[in-house]
Amino acid sequence: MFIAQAIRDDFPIFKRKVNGYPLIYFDNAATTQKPRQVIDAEQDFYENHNANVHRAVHTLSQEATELHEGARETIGKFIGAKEPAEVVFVRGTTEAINLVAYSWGLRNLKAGDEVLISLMEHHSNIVPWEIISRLTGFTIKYANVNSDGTLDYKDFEGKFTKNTKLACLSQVSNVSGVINDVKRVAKVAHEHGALMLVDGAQSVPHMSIDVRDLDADFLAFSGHKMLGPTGIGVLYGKKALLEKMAPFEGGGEMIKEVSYSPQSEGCGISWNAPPWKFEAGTPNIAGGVGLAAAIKYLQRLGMADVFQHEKELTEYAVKKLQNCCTKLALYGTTNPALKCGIIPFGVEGLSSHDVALFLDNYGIMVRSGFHCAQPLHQIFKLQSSARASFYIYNTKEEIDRFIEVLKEMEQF
Ligand code: 7TS
Repeated sequence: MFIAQAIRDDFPIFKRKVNGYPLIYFDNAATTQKPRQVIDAEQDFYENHNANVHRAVHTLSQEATELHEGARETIGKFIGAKEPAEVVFVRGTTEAINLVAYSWGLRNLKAGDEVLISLMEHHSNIVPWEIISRLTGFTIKYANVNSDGTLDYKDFEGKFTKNTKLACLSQVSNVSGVINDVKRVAKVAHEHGALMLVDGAQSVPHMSIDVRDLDADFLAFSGHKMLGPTGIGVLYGKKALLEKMAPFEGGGEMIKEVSYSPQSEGCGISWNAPPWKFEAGTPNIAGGVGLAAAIKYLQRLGMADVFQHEKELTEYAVKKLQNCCTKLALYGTTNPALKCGIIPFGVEGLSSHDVALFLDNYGIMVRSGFHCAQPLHQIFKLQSSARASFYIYNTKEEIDRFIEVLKEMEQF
């Protein structure tokens, strides 16, 4: 098991103070900090190998292409993809889901079809489907979430019909940290002939994932939530599906051939093979290199230990929070067996932003608001919540300090 305190030296940002206090960063569900190894990998790319990929025969372009495609291979192995071609580089989870909505949904869904979505989804797994449904007329059915934030499996599974074409579910909620059994739901989806899209934004960074074991048709995740750079993320798709899908954006590199015909005064176009069919224009090459470095860092720690470390922190924090202040409320289930390292909470009489600002005065970063998941807040009967979310470098000592400051807040 790695020692959180020991790996903190890899993260330059922990040298700084915020408002005169050592930085305590509990906003990892929004984005994580970056280790020196990731920063160095990006810098090394720009200093030593920078060129565009797939375009030129010169040495630098060959090196850049090798690094870019090597990153794809590292990512594919990390999630258990059959081959690197199933890994499409995108900007992040949001773009990955939009890609599926526009490339697959817009062409394949029509009036009478149904898409099933849980009410705990981040807006990025709701809004693209609402946009496409307004264009093509398919129906969206929303599956209930229990008042403790756990998925109502009976409702979800009961809502499948012969018309269901797609089920959308996050593997971990970004608000409650609840872990969903996406493998179970994927099985039911497939029994009904529907596809399964898994939002892995909050799961891939924190646990061992095998897309073939889950039998996910699509998996979306973001590099910046797993030590990697911003602006790089992944859409995993089963190859047979990607092959049948239409392109997302048009431009360079996503075509095999564009030929102008003077007779018809138009261009005939044939598409490149996946994944390049979905990667129009110059990709975020340095971002991919940085994400591969992040994955290697996580693999060195071991994903089972990453999960265990966060579990221990969550159990520790929940126990302390339950007994620290009379005015503090924890939202959603606190059962550590059901969740990851995300704890939503509130303080009676204070808005979530007031809570976050008070903590910020002491160098403690938590998020406040509705975390792009308003339907789930409606279920919790809340306008907003404060949220502490942990990662590999967080320690029990930081949680102790967090509790101390919360106690001061209550006094105040
Ligand atoms: N899906 C989930 C479950 C998420 O938590 C997020 C981001 C996204 C999708 C979108 O990811 P992006 O990288 O494309 O922005 N969640 C959060 C959050 O909880 N606080 O800030 C961003």
